[in-house]
Amino acid sequence: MEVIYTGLHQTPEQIVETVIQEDADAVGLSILSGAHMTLVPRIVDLLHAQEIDDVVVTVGGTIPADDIPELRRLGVAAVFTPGAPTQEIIDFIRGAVRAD
Ligand code: B12
Repeated sequence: MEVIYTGLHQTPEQIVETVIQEDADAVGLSILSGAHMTLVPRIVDLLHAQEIDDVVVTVGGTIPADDIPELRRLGVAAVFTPGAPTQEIIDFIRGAVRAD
């Protein structure tokens, strides 16, 4: 995998711009602040506004279990919470991103 790390404190607009510029297959959002129910819907909306429907969106970090169904409903492919094994994350991304 080629991983493009955009650094800390990116706005939803900056993240979506990077997805477009880099023609990304997947986007991984790490959020420990508790702002996931504000920021993730915004990112998903911006992706849809750009007619980007084939990017696999994953979210990780301090995400309460109660919020996971709503994130999945919004189109997040998977949510990884503290303790998630790295191999599980790798296997998920490999399986979810179509091989071209
Ligand atoms: C280290 C740490 C910090 C460091 C961060 C250093 C750094 N630059 O990374 C410092 C000291 C700066 C910090 C600051 C703060 N922190 Co802090 N911090 C932590 C701590 C102890 C560990 C986080 C960590 O790195 N874990 C190790 C990594 C490997 O685990 P992880 O992040 O959970 O990631 C795993 C999964 O979640 C998942 N994952 C995570 N991201 C992603 C992304 C993708 C794409 C995928 C696929 C998977 C994935 O995979 C990982 C492997 O399993 C946690 C407590 C905890 N035990 O989680 C609190 C914690 C995150 N902090 C917290 C808080 C409140 C803060 C502050 C707001 C405190 C303050 N009042 O200033 C600030 C916020 C700073 C900011 N601007 O965001 C709270 C958040 C509470 C909440 N969300 O409800 C926590 C949960 C502590 C607590 N129990 O209260 N913190």
